[in-house]
Amino acid sequence: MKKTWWKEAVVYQVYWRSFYDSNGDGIGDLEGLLSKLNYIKELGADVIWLNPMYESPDKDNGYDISDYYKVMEKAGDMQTVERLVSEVHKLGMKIIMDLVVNHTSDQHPWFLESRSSKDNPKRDWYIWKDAKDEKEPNNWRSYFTPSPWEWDVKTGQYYFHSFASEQPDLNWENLEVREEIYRIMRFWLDKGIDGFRMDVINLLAKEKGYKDAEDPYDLSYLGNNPGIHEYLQEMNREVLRYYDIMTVGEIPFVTPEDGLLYVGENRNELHTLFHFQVADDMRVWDMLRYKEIQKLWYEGLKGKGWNSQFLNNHDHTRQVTRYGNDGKYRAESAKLLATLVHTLPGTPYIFQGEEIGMTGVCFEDIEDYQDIAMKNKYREQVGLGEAPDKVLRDLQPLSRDNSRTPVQWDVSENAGFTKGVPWIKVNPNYTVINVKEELKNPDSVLHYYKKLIALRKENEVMVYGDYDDLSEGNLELYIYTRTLDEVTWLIVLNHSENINKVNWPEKLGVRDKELLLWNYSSMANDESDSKMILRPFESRIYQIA
Ligand code: ISL
Ligand code: CA
Repeated sequence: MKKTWWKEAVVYQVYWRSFYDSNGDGIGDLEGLLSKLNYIKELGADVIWLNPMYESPDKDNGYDISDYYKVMEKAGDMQTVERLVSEVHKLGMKIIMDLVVNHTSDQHPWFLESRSSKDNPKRDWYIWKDAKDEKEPNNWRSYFTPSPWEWDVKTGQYYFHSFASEQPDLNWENLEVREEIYRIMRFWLDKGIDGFRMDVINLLAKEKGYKDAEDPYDLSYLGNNPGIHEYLQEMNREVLRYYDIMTVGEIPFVTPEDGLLYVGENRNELHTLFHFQVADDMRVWDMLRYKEIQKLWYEGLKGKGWNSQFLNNHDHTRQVTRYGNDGKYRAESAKLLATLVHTLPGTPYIFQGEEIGMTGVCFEDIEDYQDIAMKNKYREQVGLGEAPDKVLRDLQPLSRDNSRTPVQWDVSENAGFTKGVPWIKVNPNYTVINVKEELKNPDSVLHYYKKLIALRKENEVMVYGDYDDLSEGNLELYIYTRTLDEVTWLIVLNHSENINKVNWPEKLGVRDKELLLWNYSSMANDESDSKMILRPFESRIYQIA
């Protein structure tokens, strides 16, 4: 497999509004990020992925853009972005930005024009349809609302939105739209950024018949429609191929087979992708399903395309809460999950705060939640007559705000995130879980991440090694090898609260072994050369010779 920097990289996601507030308005900002760049550098990350910071009414935290050429005031200004790019580069890191081009804000001048009259030249920049029998054109749902169709009184038609009604979808069939998007992309790439994380990029092409869905709740009709690969190949031809960049597509509803069509090295589309098989299929940890997903993607992409590894981001509940144990074994399980993400095939992503084992939140009051997806859903369910308390309880575990609370820097007020009133409440456990504390403690989750990331820098086997699962069918243990030329690594994980005794894998024979990284500090008494005694959430990386 061809070697490239973005395969070897570790990406650190900065959700800037919750990262660090430099001016006391309660909202994180780019100046705040600038002041913490050394922290990210010292962690060992190579690439920063910055969530959208373009001009926006901010209904969906920046994913509703009203001017692609401007910077949101809350985040900073154009000079700050330029300084950020240059400082990141000075530190030997790279920075990729969010590209949100499936939809714009309903306040974008293009949309304001489009909705102004049926014969406006921009009418066709969005998707407009007549009513069908005085109702919505079909029975679909959107991600955030009961219907993706919003009635426009003035012009008497519906417009289409895959997300909130404030986020109308662009009409990618229109060549002018595509050309304008390519101009925007060049504008940012020419500022020196190192690539894009492309928001729901497989949604650009629509199912043109807009036929009723059998199951409106299975939103997969929104993505992977005919024409999508032509758009991405055109985007590559027009823009991407002229730059040494990294492109990662956010691509829901794909199996490895479909995924390869986006990231196959012979396809001239994207470099890598976020698929959502883990996040969508596993509400909680499911060992067998997880292993199956890893195997299918490894075999499906092997030698042909590149995967990404992540267990959380700004849309998904923090991994230690959702997939680990955020109580008694918080530190152990945070380290175990980190080991997984960084030793499985694909580029690993860290979502800010994950590196100190931050946990999800559980606010008592719906008013403390800020997320439009959750608020809309709450309103819908309560409107249907469900008990507000129950609705809140049902929505809490997967609320996107679980991962959006401010980064916990120290024990001072508001976790040291802001001198003002934070835009979203700080997780009260900051008095225990915070960066300052983690830096002091040599056994902390943070120090474990540093070691794990450093290993990747020195060992290509972690990046390019073949993968072999030695633990298929086991519900608690995940044991696999990565092998590159003469080097074999064995990764041993006990994803459970039980003690598991396991024989040294027969397949590997008796060999010299070196324990490279470990989340415990001494062996159990009955551990021997031929038998491993694995304690709750124990995780080991061996090099064997
Ligand atoms: O689980 C998912 C996919 O099956 C979703 O989280 C999906 O990734 C998501 O809803 C799409 O997210 C992206 O686009 C949204 C924005 O609200 C999210 O923050 C962004 O990550 C609309 O732009
Ligand atoms: Ca601020």
